[in-house]
Amino acid sequence: MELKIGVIGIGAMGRDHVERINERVNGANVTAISDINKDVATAYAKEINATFFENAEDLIASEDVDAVLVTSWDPTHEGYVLETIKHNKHVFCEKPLALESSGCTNIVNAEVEKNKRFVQVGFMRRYDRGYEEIKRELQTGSLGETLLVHCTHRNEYVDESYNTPMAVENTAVHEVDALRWLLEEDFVTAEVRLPKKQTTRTHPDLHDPQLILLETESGTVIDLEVFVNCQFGYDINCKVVCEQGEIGLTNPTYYSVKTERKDSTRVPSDWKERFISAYDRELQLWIDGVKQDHITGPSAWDGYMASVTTNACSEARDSGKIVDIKFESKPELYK
Ligand code: ISE
Repeated sequence: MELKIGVIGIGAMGRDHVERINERVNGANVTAISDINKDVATAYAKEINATFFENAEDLIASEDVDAVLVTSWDPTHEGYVLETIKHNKHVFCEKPLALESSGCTNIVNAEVEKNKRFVQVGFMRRYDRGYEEIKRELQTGSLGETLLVHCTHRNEYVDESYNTPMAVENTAVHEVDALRWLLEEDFVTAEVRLPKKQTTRTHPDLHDPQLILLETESGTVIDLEVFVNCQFGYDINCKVVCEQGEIGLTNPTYYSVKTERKDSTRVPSDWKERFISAYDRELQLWIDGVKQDHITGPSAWDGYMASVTTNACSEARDSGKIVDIKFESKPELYK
């Protein structure tokens, strides 16, 4: 039986997932969509043969929707996720689960009350072959203790609606989750350094680039450069320095071009291109899990941990201080 999915928010990421569900992964169809942009959404619903709901709450409640995918504006995530849990339906929510950690706590509490996991958060990097293989290699212990991690998260450019806090909440949040999963440790401190000079490509509300420093429980130190107007493409790097060696991501490319005494490989244009296989696997496994009423991907607790950490980074940036990161204790449901 095909799972009937309702999608809330059909911006670029929402449409990318609709296409993925209808055309690339198995076992599900998008039957309903909702978006604040009524005209565009009505036309799109017609195109994909889905029902348009003006009110997202009606979509969530509809009998024609078995599970919900939330790809709407970040501040609306918490409300839609809570509403879906109320209806005992599974919900896949793009990151961040909520902007503030208190919003994530509300979601965690709603699941704990029902003693069941309904939520999966869109931390797709856990499904990327490169990260998966690094994790497997680190687990063997053959490289010895992990000491340092160097990361870059670069976007080609961002528009004027993207501001300084988003560099942490919307962008660095991917590394925050991926590294916690990779190293199997939580973070204890956060610091953010802003270089004296910014790129001239930025605007008054965005400090770009930023350097985030995190320390884990065991003392591994991470430096993460977030540079969202780097101009040359979407560039994700992660190098883990261990006592007996170094392990890092390579850019997944399938060809190189040699011409005019240059040998070049393509830099992806954005995350949809760079992580396409990870997104496909992520949604396929989510759909399979929902069908079995047992999901195993990034949980509401992971969303909470990411949010506490990004909130600490924002505090560190604004205060110029090293901030301690403090968490609630993990509920039994997520152990
Ligand atoms: C975007 O929402 C993403 O998820 C991308 O992975 C990230 O690189 C970008 O900065 C975000 O805005």
